This record gives sequence, structure tokens and C-alpha cells, in this order.
Amino acid sequence: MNHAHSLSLSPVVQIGGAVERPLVLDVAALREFASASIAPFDLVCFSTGRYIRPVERYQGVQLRVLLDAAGVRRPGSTDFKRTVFLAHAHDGYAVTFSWHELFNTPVGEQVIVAYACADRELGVEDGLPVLVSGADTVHAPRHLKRLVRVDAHVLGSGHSP
Ligand SMILES: Nc1nc2c(c(=O)[nH]1)N[C@H]1C(S)=C(S)[C@@H](COP(=O)(O)O)O[C@H]1N2
Ligand SMILES: [Mo]
Repeated sequence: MNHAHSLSLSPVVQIGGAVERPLVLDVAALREFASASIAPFDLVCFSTGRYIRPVERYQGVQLRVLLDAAGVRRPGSTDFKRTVFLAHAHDGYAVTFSWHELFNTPVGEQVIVAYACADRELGVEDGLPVLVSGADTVHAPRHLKRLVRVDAHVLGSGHSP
């Protein structure tokens, strides 16, 4: 009936694909995980070089913590080493992360699903929840607004020592 209030409803993030336990997490559920924050940075577009704006300290949960909760490393399988993650936004925008990048480099420490900025709660109109990679050289591409799902994809067909 009244769709105007839909922006005020709590958004939901799903973790799915090649995981043991697909998850559906609202913001309250995101807040139950250990919180992590990333330092302020300038938002700059990769494609055009356009300076967008400075952003303050984001706070949220590390993406790798959510992926661990969903069970990316399945028992008896070494597929995780050729797994990539596709993160999808509400508008169809999508970006990639690799298992190595998130779990086996310092980049992963600063990839967070953010629900607050400068100690203020984000609203959907701010992009809640924002998936952001704090260690990227150019930040805008992986400053993904209104994250809706992250899917694990196992690429190729390598052997599993
Ligand atoms: N959901 C979503 N997030 C996105 C994008 C998008 O198209 N959709 N574009 C990215 C890119 S390439 C840029 S440059 C910035 C643009 O930010 P702005 O819309 O605040 O100018 O958002 C990033 N995050
Ligand atoms: Mo961009």
C-alpha cells in the first residue's frame, strides 16, 4: 500500500553462493559482530579521476568475518584458494574481491560492511550498508553503496592437495 516508507526499512545483506551456511543479515545482526573501522580517505572516481568528497571514519564489520561466519572454508576442500567474491549493490553495480586479498593480505583488514560514519548511524540514503575497501589506491570503485549480497564463486577446476 504505502511504499514511500520502504527506504526507512532496515536493509538486509545476504551472503551466499559457495558457502556452507548462507546468511541473511539485517543491520542489527551486522552490529553483533566485532566492529572494525577504517581511517578517513578521499573518495575519487577511478574512471574519470573526479574528486568526489572526503569521507570520515567508517565503522562496520570486516567482510571476512561475515564470510567466515557463512563458512567459506568448507571441510575437506581447498577450493577457497580459487574463490572470488562478487558483491552486488541494490542498483546492479557489482565489484570483486578474492579470497587471498581478503584473508591473506593486509587489504582484507580494511574491507568492511559499514553501518556508521563519524560515529553517526548511516541511513539508506547514505548508502547503508556501504561495502568499502579502505586500502584501495582509488577508493570510489569499491565504495559500494547499498550492498545487498555477496556471493562466493569457485573458479576453475584445479586439484585439491
Ligand atoms: N551502488 C553503487 N555504488 C557505487 C557506484 C554505483 O554505480 N552504484 N559507483 C561507484 C563509483 S565508480 C563511483 S565514482 C562512486 C560515485 O559516487 P557518487 O555517486 O557519490 O558520486 O560510487 C561508487 N559506488
Ligand atoms: Mo567511478
